[in-house]
Amino acid sequence: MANRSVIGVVDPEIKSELKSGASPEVDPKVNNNGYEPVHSKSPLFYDLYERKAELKHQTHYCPGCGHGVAHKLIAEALQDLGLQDKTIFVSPVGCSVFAYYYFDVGNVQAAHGRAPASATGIKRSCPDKIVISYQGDGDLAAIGTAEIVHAANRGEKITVFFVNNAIYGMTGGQMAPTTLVGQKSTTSPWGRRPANEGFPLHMAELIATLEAPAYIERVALSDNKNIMKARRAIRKALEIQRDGAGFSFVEILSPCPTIWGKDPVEARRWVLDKMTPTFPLNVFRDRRPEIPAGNEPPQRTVADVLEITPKEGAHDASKPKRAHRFKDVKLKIAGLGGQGVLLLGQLLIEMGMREGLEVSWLPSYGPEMRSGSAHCHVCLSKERIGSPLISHPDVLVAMNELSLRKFAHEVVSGGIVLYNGASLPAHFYAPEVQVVAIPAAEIADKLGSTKVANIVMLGALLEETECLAPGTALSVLEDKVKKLDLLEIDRKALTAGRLFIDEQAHIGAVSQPDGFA
Ligand SMILES: Cc1ncc(C[n+]2csc(CCOP(=O)(O)OP(=O)(O)O)c2C)c(N)n1
Ligand code: SF4
Repeated sequence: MANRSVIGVVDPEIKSELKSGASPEVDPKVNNNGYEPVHSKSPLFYDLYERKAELKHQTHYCPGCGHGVAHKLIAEALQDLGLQDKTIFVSPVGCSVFAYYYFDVGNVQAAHGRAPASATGIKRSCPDKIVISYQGDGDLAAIGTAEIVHAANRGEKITVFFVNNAIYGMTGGQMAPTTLVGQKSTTSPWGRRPANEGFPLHMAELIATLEAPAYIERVALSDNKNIMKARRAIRKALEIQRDGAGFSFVEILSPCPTIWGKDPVEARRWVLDKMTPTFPLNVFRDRRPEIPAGNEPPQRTVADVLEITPKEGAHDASKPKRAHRFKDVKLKIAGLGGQGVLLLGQLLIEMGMREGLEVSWLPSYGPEMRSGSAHCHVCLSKERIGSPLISHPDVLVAMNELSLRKFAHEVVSGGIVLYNGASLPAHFYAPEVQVVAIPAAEIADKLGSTKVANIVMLGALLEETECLAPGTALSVLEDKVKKLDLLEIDRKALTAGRLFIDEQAHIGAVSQPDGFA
């Protein structure tokens, strides 16, 4: 629980008055001990740091750890620049992850090494926010090497604080890409040898080879003078982001006394004596990048960008002819490779685009493309889509029993499951949803091609949900299916699926002896 540090003594007169019990005109800045705190815990930190009872008198960080000092400097800069309410901190994996227990700002936890990618998404969707990626050396320079290089190369307008302590701290001292030559770690017990483990990675220098970054500096938390330089660098990096000038990166050489097996004072000295010769302190970049203007991402509909012109008679994307009754419809289509599962999703999004909707399609399949299990997520929406990932679909199209059993429980209560089968399998219960069994494979066989079972399901889906118009489906099929004989079967399959729903399907919630739920 970071205590308020108290520096600076009040006027002796006030002090003696306090001692004598007189009630002087007490300056509100003076505390009960008679001291005027001139340097105290930043209001940017939470008042209370939540910890387990037995640990409540200490922070997550070991005594002498550089993370605490780095936190303090960042908090101070954010506060002085008035950025607290605009800041979003992205903490990935490592001791850096604990940042969200301390900073009273927006906090997002990213997967190991992926903070620059998460920060990119956040900054691009909220350009007026201050987005900070706070990463250790294992995180940034090992598992996350690709993310940081590409974020820097794209000149994302984020700030990266890279806490380099030359080791994996959280996991007990494995070698990091920044471990020094000769430095022992649990995975380099004889000391790092360039012949075996390669040389330390110099991330600041590496990033300085790129054109886009605006500011790159390496600092050290080794002694007061260098800590003051670190303070300035941190502030400058944040100012650069505040001013929209570009990507800023501060590498902070930082003590990890616990894993290095040193006391806090020795550890600080080690930063100066041992780390700085390998990682020289320097400003590697301080200029606005020259990025050609006018390349802003287009704010147009997907159909517009892909130049999909509606066919005669189909719905015009710019002037939707039918008013969709939904805000969005989320579908999951699942089955085996070869059943046209992914294709069915693609047909739906093409139809959605032609009807002027926002769409997304996210395929997922195993290593075997043919005969392995496959599914796709489809979203049709009147508004821009936040994520293509669908955890709880409104509609599941299950092309086989495995998919039915695997995904039916994900469907929202009151949602619809369309199952490719003459009847529901034994012991299948889905009381919260409407389940319809459609013998799509049999219908397709009778029409002359098992392949069109997915189109039978499409017909059933359109009839059951009315999410898109059958006319749009026809126009998409006419464009996509080049073989005329197959197109004819597809037409019939679409109609057969619709007719089945109209004339034969029974809908319920629990499987019955007649096979329908
Ligand atoms: C995908 C994944 N791989 C590995 C780990 C194990 N892991 C946790 S922290 C860490 C390294 C942290 O080191 P560093 O980034 O240097 O941060 P420090 O703890 O030193 O601040 C690793 C490998 C994990 N949590 N997730
Ligand atoms: S293990 Fe190292 S990096 Fe982690 S909190 Fe302790 S001193 Fe800090």
